[in-house]
Amino acid sequence: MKLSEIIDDAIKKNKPIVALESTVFTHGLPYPRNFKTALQLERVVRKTHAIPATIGIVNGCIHIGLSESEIETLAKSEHLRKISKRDFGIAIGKGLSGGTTVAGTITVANLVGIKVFATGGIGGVHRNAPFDISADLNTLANTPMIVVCAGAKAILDLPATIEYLETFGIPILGYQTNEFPAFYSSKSGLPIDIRVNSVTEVIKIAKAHWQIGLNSAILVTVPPPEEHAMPFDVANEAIKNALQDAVDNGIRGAAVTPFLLQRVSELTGSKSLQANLSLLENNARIAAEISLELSN
Ligand code: PSU
Ligand code: MN
Repeated sequence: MKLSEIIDDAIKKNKPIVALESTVFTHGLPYPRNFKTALQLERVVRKTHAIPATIGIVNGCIHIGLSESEIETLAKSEHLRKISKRDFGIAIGKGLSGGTTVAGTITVANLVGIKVFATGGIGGVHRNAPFDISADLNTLANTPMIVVCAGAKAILDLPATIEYLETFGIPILGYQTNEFPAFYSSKSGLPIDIRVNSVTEVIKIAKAHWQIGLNSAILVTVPPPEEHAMPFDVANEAIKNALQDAVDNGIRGAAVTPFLLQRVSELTGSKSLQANLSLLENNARIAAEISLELSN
């Protein structure tokens, strides 16, 4: 495991750090857009006076705080592994490179004491696919991390995902919203556990949760910025078609999420991609604000 100098120093001095995942750019977008997006998310965190720690694996070494050139190498590479919890030993043992998922990234962040993580949407229970349940969920169940997201990816079975979050004891906070966001859309008609209006409230809840000995993540769900959000029905229509295409093409396992996101983007004339990029930045900013207040 390799900590960058900046992150090593930041951890020692209790500076605000936001962990960022790498699957979003290794398996989400084509080069060079993915590279630009990864750098842009780091920029957003820095602008809020926090320190970004993008996490990924290069030639079997876990990097916490990938350098710009390491991010570029990953962003340019093809056939990288998508690294969830089961893949660490494999990637390290075989000297592979890959992007870490939500599960992979928060596992690593937690090892070095980082407390805040930003992503687009978490993984969850897949639609019409019994037993395809993302390792993100059970990892959130035993990783004490504030996870800022726009809910779960809308391609999933959102009601079932919310039930799973309850089963695993993961509180869902709605950040300035009364509804569980549906990734591309602000409205899902689904409940959250509590509305919060400020980062101070988030921190009070997280501290109380962990102080009594609970060990799970706190999900901070943030609606996508209004100017790029999609109407729920429009997004859902594209998702239904993408799901059928996945079945027709025999897509399974770890390939399902990247395939569906890509297909939805094609079917919506990139509107969903716009929403995705915009919410990623928004979540990074709020995560930075949380980490800033947490370190004070
Ligand atoms: N963003 C993408 N593609 C992805 C993911 C994000 O554009 O594949 C990843 C996230 O890192 C999330 C993961 O943790 O998908 C969930 O995938 P799975 O259902 O295979 O666990
Ligand atoms: Mn899966």
